[in-house]
Amino acid sequence: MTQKNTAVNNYSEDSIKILEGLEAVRKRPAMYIGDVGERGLHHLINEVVDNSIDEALAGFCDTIIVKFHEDGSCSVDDNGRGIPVGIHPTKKIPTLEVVMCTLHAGGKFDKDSYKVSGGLHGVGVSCVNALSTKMIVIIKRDGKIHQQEYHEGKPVAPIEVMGDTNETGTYIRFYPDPTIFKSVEFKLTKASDRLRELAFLNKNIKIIYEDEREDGDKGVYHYEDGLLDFVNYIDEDNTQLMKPALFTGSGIDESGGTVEVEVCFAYNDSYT
Ligand code: 0RA
Repeated sequence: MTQKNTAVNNYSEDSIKILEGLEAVRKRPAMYIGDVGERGLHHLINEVVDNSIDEALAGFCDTIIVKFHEDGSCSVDDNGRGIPVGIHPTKKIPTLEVVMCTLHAGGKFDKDSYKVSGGLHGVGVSCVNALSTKMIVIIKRDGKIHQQEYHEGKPVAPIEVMGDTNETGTYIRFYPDPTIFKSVEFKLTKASDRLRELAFLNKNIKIIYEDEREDGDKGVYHYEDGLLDFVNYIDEDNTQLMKPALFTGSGIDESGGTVEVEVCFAYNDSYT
């Protein structure tokens, strides 16, 4: 009998255990982020950036700065309202801790802002936290700078007030866990390609990226014409036979929700 079959035969009630909280994510990372290779690693960035994009879609944020630091961490900084730091009405712990340290199923899907954020909306920033050796969050809100640090998804201390500010925003810096991922080296082109797409899909949002590692690169993605800019970008190496045509419209779906549609056609001299 093979090893595998033995394991199956020994399967008992003891091994069927309901995992709670972020331990589940560390035990079965691929279930949450797809895989633990390069793709999964870069998925972490998307998870964090998507939250800032949501804040921008809600109309409270227009700039997102993504940095790759020399120490191997990645940070995402936005000028939105900042994650609330007060006590959560039902959970009785700070909302920030609820957002960072508990797995949330759904919740995002009932938001209007879901409509064009451009992605596989995800499993949330708490999964990124769980899969990081360290995470640092700085919230500027209510006139104060608040900070908290987590290790493997758990707070190491209560939220600390670091000083005063009249700005608002959320800064999240994470250190992907090398015991989880095959490699923890972020590839700038892989990350920035995705950031460019997000900027095309979300006109009016300025996405800045900065690589502080060796041969650092930096840039800004900001496309005021959205989809039209995107079509021109992918059509860059072709000769266009007409200017791209952009169609926009909206309608109501069967449950009364608004559906917005944008279509852009380009005609060029290529064969395909
Ligand atoms: C929940 C409520 C509010 C803001 C956010 C979440 C928020 C989350 C993230 C994650 C990254 N950037 C973010 N910015 C905001 C605000 C509720 C209020 O102020 O009324």
